Amino acid sequence: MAENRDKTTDQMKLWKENRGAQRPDTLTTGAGVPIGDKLNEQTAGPRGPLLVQDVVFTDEMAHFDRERIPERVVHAKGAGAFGYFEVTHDITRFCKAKVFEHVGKTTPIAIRFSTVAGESGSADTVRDPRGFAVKFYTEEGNWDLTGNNTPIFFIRDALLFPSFIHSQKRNPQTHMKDPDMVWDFWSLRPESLHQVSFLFSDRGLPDGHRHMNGYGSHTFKMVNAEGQAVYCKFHYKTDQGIKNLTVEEADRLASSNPDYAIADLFNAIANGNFPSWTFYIQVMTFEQAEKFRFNPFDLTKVWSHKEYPLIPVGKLVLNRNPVNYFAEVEQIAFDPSNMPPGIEPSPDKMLQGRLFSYPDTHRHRLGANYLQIPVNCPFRARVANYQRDGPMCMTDNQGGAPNYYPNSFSAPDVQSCFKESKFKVSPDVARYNSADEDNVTQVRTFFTEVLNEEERQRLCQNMAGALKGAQLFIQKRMVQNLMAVHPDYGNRVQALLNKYNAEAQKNINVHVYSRPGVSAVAASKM
Ligand code: HDE
Repeated sequence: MAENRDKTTDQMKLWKENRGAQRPDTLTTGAGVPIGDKLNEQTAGPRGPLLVQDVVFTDEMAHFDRERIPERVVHAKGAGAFGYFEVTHDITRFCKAKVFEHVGKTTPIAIRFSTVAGESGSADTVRDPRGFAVKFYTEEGNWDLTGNNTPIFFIRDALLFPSFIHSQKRNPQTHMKDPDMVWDFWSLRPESLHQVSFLFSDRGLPDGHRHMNGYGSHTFKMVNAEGQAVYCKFHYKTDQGIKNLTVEEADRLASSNPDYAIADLFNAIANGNFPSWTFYIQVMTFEQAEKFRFNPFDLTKVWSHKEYPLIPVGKLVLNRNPVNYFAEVEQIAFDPSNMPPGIEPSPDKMLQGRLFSYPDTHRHRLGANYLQIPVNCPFRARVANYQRDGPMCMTDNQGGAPNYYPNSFSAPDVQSCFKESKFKVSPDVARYNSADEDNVTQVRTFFTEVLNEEERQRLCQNMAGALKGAQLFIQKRMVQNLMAVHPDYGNRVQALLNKYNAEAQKNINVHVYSRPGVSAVAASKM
């Protein structure tokens, strides 16, 4: 056996070594009944049939038949790890949340990284945004900052999300990824231009999960002990440095090592090389938000770092691998609506839509009592409420405490200091169209100022290389959108498409002419 195997490959060997001289446990059924033979069914005679009384068999098989739970509808492929958040700078002037209580304070965390569109067995190195979800286990309940590796998103209205995701996943008939669907949606919704440009730049192929930044992405609200609120954004910058894969390297890994990012994270932590991220906030006052030149809650845009500088807060460190993947990573459930006192949602329509969607999907995927699963349980707070029963209740179900509110029996009661901050809203209720709220200014800055010439070239190549798979009218509409960002952007992508389309036409011609019995005249009519 090779001596230089990594920690993921050696997991079985290491597990055995960790047990030392301990004798193996006695094998049991799920009910703990010891088993005498686990290799042979109980049958009438050596050739069968099988007896119904073989409960060793039925216990094993019936559980196996139920092993799979629904995979996440998006972000199905992922890796997770555990560690802590440490406060390095005081921000109590903005936020009363316990997690920021004092410099030096540490809070246990879990992080799950993921790709978005692929299924749970898909390759890690595909071009896709990466999920970067952080769960802080605080004394005042769990805080889930369920973000991505980009500070922006494709859409700004949550009602579009299911259609957007359908367009990125599989064709309803062929069950294949479909470039027409992908580019049709994106080109019909130009608010996606910023995120699409980011995605087709070098940052669309991060080298594993350790070498990318994370962002809360939305605008949130922070409230201090005096009840004063500000708007804020969260950023977590990798201390390992940004590293991206080339297209060639990503393609090679997708076929030779599809679990590249899972292995990279697991091995780094197992080797004591703990990854970390520096945690920052940006802050905007309500007055600044009122006068801001665009909607500060628009998830397709960033806040300028010059105007709203990054304020350092702390460090996220990962120092423990999951003990069991299913228990601690597949079952972990992040929920943007988990916000402890001091952190509140902004009006961002996308964030508001997510507040409903996540706990809803968890109740479907994991069941109504998913918050009792150890990895989701707010173990540093004490849960006391009037929710009872439901499938798979795994606690004492709050014993004999009253199960209705209000009551006269000194059962859990509210404390007014935990009321959410007040804010004013007085506009008309309507379905407001946000499609045309300046979709190009920040993309232009990204194209002309953030990227250098080589990066611009690669962006156009990557984009044209994918867009060439869509029908011509969709290509045309997408290029028109790019023209509105910057003529250079549109022209470059169009020039590359012209080349690819001509090559494709040549291949069709060669293919058709070379078919026996097809004349050039007949082929031209095909
Ligand atoms: Fe998600 N998203 N999302 N998303 N998302 C899910 O929740 C959803 C959005 C993100 O490691 C689902 O548990 C809606 C933005 C991450 O377990 C689901 C909208 C951002 C993860 C869901 C968005 C994210 C998810 C699928 C538009 C970055 C993986 C399974 C309003 C700021 C978390 C699940 C993990 C997962 C819904 C948009 C990040 C269906 C409705 C924007 C990191 O509930």
